[in-house]
Amino acid sequence: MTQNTNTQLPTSKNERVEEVFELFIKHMKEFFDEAKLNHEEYTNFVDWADRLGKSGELPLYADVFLETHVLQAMYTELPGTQPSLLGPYYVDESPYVEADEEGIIDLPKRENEPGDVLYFSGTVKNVDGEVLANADVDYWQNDNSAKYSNFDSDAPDFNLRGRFKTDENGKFTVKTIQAVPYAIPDQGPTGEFLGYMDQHPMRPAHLHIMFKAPGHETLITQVFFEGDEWMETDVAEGVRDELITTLEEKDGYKEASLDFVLRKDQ
Ligand code: MBD
Ligand code: FE
Repeated sequence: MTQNTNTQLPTSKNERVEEVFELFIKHMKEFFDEAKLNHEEYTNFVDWADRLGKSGELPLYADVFLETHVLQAMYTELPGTQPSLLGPYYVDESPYVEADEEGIIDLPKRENEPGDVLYFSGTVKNVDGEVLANADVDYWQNDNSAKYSNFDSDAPDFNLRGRFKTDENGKFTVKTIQAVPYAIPDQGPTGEFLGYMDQHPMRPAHLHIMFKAPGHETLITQVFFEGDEWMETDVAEGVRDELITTLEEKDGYKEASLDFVLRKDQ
């Protein structure tokens, strides 16, 4: 989410805003009607939404309950890898990491970073099957205690985050630790809402990846692991079948991979 820091009012007419707002009101009217919303319920909602905003959880709430629907409407019918949620824990400007002599990208981690070592690799192509060498990859994930650096973790900023490039074959391999299922914060207004819905706060373990290549649409997606107990009931509904990979047990580490297909710019 970007913050609007423009305080110069008044703004000029924006036809897209007008068009979208008219549709919003039209559908809200239908929604009030169908839900038979009474005035007290409306007032309760405004109060809750006010607390949501003040708690700083609005991006969390929106990304958990709304973002998936924006993506599904836009992409389900198109070729190329399905996008998934950006989520509230992306940060710009994570450090660039160079591959070592063996082509391994060792993600920033603490000394003795807890968790199972994971080598995750991917190949990046486009919808015409062309390999995308030197594509930008921006990667982030949670740690073994399910925390995201720069947000809810004590780890140094940018722990388990990094930017890097695909090699000449469109391939990359990161050395990281296995991500674990994530409980979204459930003590604030978002948790209050989960309680009303009798919904658990869990997301299956996932890796976040953003790909950028000239002439191609940016792909923001996630990777999930077969067998995760939260796969079918992800609170944020971010799972797509083609984003599920299999963890392979090796001697002292785990391995997984997935191929990614970018759409060309329109
Ligand atoms: C996450 O880790 C996440 O990826 C999303 C989409 C929402 C909440 C927490
Ligand atoms: Fe996440």
